[in-house]
Amino acid sequence: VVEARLNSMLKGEGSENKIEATPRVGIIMGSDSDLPVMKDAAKLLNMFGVSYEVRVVSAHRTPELMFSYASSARERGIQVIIAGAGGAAHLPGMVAAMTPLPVIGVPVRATQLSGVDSLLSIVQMPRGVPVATVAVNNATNAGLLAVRILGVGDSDLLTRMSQYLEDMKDDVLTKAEKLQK
Ligand code: RP5
Repeated sequence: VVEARLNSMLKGEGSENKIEATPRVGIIMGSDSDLPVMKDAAKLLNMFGVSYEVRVVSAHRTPELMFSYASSARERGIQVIIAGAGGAAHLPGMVAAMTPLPVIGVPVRATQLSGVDSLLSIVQMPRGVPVATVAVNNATNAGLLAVRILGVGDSDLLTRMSQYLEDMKDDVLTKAEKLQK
């Protein structure tokens, strides 16, 4: 259901969906209400042609599912996990505790505390269990970081990342030039 909703959101943004049978990235989130934020990670991975899966897995509401997802991810071929959650956002840290895979945490702005609660819950991990935490609601950066991690063993992907940086620079310079005219 969540993948169907994601598909319709991405279609609206003109992005092609690359969900495949053997995903390299697992995008998980605590609730389907996180999808409007987390879809940006999927959009970015589509752009780079990286396969992924999308699942709702809640640390508090479906702890058994979280356990089975995290403990089986590596053997299923997942190489990086992007985990988004809001409020008391325990999902990324708990998943990182159960898998040797790199986990990228996305703090979602979901409560009256404007995402500060999620940010601190995700970033303040104890020594020994790291979560690479991106900015509040910045699932695009989570996607970019996943591509960079995968790129260490995939030079085509790193070349595409270099091109992405070049394109971004050109875009900024073109806009700056227009302002000067
Ligand atoms: C968290 O609680 C979820 O990740 C979500 O950001 C937040 C609110 O969830 P819902 O009440 O909208 O399902 O666990």
